[in-house]
Amino acid sequence: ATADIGLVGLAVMGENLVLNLESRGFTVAVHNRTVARIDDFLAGRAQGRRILGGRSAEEFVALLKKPRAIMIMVRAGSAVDDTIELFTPYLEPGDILIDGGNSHYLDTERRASRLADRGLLFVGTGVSGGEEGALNGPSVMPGGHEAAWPHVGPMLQAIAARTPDGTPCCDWVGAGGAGHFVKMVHNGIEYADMQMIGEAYHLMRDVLGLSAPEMSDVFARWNTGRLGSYLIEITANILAKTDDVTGLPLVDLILDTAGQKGTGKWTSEAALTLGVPAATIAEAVFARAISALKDERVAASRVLEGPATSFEGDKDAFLADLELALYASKICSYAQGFALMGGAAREYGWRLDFGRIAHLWREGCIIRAVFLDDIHEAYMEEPRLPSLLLAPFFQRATSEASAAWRRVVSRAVLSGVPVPAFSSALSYFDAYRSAKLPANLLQAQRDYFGAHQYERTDAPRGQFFHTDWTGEGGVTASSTYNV
Ligand code: NBP
Repeated sequence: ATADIGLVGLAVMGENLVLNLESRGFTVAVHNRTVARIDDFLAGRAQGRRILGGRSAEEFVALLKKPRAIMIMVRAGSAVDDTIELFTPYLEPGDILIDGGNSHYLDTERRASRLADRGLLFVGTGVSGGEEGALNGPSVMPGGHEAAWPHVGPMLQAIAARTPDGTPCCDWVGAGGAGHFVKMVHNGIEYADMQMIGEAYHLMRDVLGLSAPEMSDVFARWNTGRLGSYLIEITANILAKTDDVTGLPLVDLILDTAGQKGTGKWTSEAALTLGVPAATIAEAVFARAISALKDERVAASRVLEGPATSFEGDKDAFLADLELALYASKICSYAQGFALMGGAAREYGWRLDFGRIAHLWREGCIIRAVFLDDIHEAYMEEPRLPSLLLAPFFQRATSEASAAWRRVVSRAVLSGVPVPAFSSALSYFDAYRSAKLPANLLQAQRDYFGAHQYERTDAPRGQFFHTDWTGEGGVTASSTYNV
């Protein structure tokens, strides 16, 4: 046995991770369900490298040094269970299985505990950065059985991206499904980031009437400042690209219906399940869903009227406002994502280090951004921040952006341009900074129709009251549990 690690699943991510591992000095054994893919890989990109093919499960396992470490890069879902079942008969206690796909964190929890019964160490790791990241340095978010970390940590850290100060964007996240949870939240934040960039683009296009090349220049300028990030950079590039055939901006020829693979939905479901407000992330998922209703929208556009407005203000001033609105909205979606990880840590008993997580995302992944350094610093200063919004740096940032943010959302509303992420972020901010919300009325309504009881401002918390609102109700109250 000569291979340091094995990898199963030679699709785009798997192949690139193998090449990355090999380039860092590791010998890698590979396997794929469709065996022809192994031969193609060995004869192609893997040629002349320390990459060995195992055509059967038994042959593959025999190539691995002990303790064996097998990384699984197959489609999330039952394919992961099939792959685990295929290899476990050949493994021994202490061997390590690493699922590097986008698995649901609850599946990872289940697999980790089932494999622990057989003495196998299971690691569920998020791997972000797409094809290019996998090859040159992804962000890696491993969690599961910590006993696996001393063995797999050096390999995963060797292939990971690095922050500007040289720290690998890979560190142990926590037990069970913690790694996959953090990766899921990364993707939820990515949905929100992309939606917000889309809203800024929509406003520039339909309110200011800018052309694609003009917008490309704006995004390129923004990329040099506080919004500096991979997604802003590629947006500038995308808007500059022309179609080979028509010579028109390619973006104008792309149908406005967004696809999704489910990780944004999972993030929103987790937020609902854990009771953590993450509406901006959920709005980004719903925005993709409404974009998919193309035919309905086209029909509706002919009958549902919007406002007739034209922009007569100062375009540069509006663009300056827009940059701040995007920045402040982004702060809110990250605050929601980090709060969601906090909720999960409490629920599942994970000890998550948020400052470290911000740095795991600093490079190598789709949401990489200079702004993550500020989040990192905020949590290093105060690891127990209840919300990112309360960090002094972000208090100042939202305060400086507040007026511009409100002008942009107002302008969008008056112009009939949908800004679900900007406006939900602003509502989140306003709700979070409100000492008094209207939920007193809501509790009264619940007590009125369902005897759900309420707490009083002039009585200790936890003491519940019921009122016979109509004079016709009884004194029996419902129980006060919350779900
Ligand atoms: P895919 O998600 O397209 O999966 C293809 C691989 O899964 C092939 O190797 C295929 O084998 C294997 N497979 C399938 Br499908 N069903 C199987 C089964 N029942 N048993 C064994 N193998 C099975 O590949 P990918 O795009 O490289 O992504 C791999 C993982 O990484 C996914 O979980 C994905 O969500 C995640 N991810 C992807 C990206 C990205 O940018 N693409 C980024 C980050 C994470 P075959 O060749 O025999 O069909």
